[in-house]
Amino acid sequence: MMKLSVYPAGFGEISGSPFAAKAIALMELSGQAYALDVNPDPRKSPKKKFPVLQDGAQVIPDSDQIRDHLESAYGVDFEAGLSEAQKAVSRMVIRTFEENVYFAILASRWMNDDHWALVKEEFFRGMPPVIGGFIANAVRKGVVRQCIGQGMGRHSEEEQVARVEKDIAAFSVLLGDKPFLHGDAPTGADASVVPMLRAMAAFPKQNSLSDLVLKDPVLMAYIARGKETMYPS
Ligand SMILES: N[C@@H](CCC(=O)N[C@@H](CS)C(=O)NCC(=O)O)C(=O)O
Repeated sequence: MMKLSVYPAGFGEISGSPFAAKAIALMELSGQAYALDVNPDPRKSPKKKFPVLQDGAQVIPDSDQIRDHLESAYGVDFEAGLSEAQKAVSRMVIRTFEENVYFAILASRWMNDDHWALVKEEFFRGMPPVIGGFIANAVRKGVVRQCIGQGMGRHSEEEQVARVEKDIAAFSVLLGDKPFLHGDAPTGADASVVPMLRAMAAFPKQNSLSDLVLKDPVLMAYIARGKETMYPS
């Protein structure tokens, strides 16, 4: 049976990582049998990140590659019935959320000192105080470096929220009053977007970033539907 390695649950979500939650959603949508391997330490994984899928001797890192694997090895179609134009929209939407919105989530969690105190408590709970604090601060340093390197972390929080607000507004236009991005059934794009929006909303301390989802009843209904349909019961 395939084994999916993901970070533990966090902030009430199935995994503290939206990419891990995406991979779980893809596995669920695929209908293939798999076991979850919950692991807080990605250092031994090929890209030093989670999620990672193990299928026999094959080790597949990265949620996009996991999707490719499910499509090529098992004939899963995450875009069944979609037109080429809809598939193109999906790709752009996925990139917007994974390469832009995600970094605002990261920056909010790991760069804001008030939020960091909560993140530290949630993600590093149970570690011995001194060494745990040392590890948490080292991980924080690495994540902050990623946010600065990608660019989102160079903007003020107000600027970050303003950018994400426009992305979310564009997505809301595409979603319209449909249950999922392309109609009644979730597709690959929903497996990516729902975990990102859920990660924004789940943050324990309400803030201007989480409000973009929490104060939007259409998006709240969308992510509830996504959880109901794509997450394990
Ligand atoms: N492109 C990767 C991104 C995965 C990713 O960024 N995972 C984060 C957690 S959300 C991680 O493992 N970070 C560890 C690190 O950067 O040290 C995917 O789609 O799977």
